[in-house]
Amino acid sequence: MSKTVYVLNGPNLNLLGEREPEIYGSATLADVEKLCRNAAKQYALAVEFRQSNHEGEIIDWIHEARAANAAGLVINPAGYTHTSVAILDALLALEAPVIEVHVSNIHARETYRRHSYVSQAAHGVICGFGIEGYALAISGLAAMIGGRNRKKD
Ligand code: CA2
Repeated sequence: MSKTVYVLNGPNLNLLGEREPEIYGSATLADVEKLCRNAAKQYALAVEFRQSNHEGEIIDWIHEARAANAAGLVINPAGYTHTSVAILDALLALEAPVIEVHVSNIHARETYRRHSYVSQAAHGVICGFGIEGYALAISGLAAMIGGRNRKKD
């Protein structure tokens, strides 16, 4: 197994920090990437960090993670969470653990956000912790794949 974790971000997350700060906070996607790299470093994991506004591209990246034998995959599918059986199917074909992350608490929002197709393929789901949820996802993933031997600083 490789030591790489894929962190995939769905549509409109490139706008993080630019609009709706009351829901999503003021951090940008570049801040999220930094946070993920720092978290992964603690467990000697490498990160492939991506964002796309296109469902097919996200699916291709899930296939790429499978072919690369990735150690795990963290995904914030954004709006596709609530619509995409195709992303669910791609994730179900992945052997590595999948963690679903949402910046906001999707259960405290509109009814249509309360159902996630992706959760059916997820080993863990984190929501409502702001961007810190990504770091929590990487720590949880590291524990799942036996990364208990956390690197000393
Ligand atoms: O809370 C999350 O992380 C979401 O996945 C974000 C999605 C939303 O559709 C999900 O229900 C929950 C929205 C991503 C769009 O992000 C923006 C951020 C700032 C400004 C505009 C959009």
